[in-house]
Amino acid sequence: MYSSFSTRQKERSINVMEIKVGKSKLSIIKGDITEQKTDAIVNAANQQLAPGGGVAGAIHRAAGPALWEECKRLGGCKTGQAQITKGYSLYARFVIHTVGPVFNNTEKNKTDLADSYRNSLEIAKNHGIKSISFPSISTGIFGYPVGQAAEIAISTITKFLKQNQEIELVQIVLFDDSSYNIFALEAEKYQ
Ligand code: AR6
Repeated sequence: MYSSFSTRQKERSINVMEIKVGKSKLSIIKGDITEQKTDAIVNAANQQLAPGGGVAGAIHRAAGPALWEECKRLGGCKTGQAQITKGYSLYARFVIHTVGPVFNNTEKNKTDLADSYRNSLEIAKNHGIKSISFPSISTGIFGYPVGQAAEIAISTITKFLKQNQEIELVQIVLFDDSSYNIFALEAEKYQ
């Protein structure tokens, strides 16, 4: 018989953790954002919406050059805001581009990061998107500590899903074991 602790360990070892939020599901998974088959994937973008490193570089490479052509016409994106494009060669039909904050340990960092998640979900809802995958916004090149970012990401997503039933599945896709474990532990608080 498994104790609840070893059950949770077991869930983490297969790198998927799910929680129900109202009628919707929030999944924490380990993987590559570019390979997700949700209706939309979210890009951790820069203000120019240009192909950069990290998630942005990977998404632009996988989507092909037409994505950058469309992004150029959007006129950029402010921190905490979001813009939507087509997904081109990706499995996902849409890319939602959001610019997270560069970490400098201010209160504004927290509201900006929450805004990135909320505004991405708002755009998704307005486009009839039923499933969406997020990377861990701001915790790479922008330097946000993963534990603090996980708290904000999961509290913002669960609050949104409680108030909006339209989106059926939200995934947070973590690239490395350490980020996955931190997000999974944070999500356990909501079980
Ligand atoms: N799938 C999932 N997660 C990934 C992937 C991937 N393919 N690649 C990296 N990550 P970052 P930021 C993880 O730096 O901090 C860009 O140059 C990564 O390990 O992509 O918001 C933009 O143009 C980290 O945990 O985003 C901006 O200038 C997390 O995704 C700037 O970086 C976010 O890392 C944005 O920086």
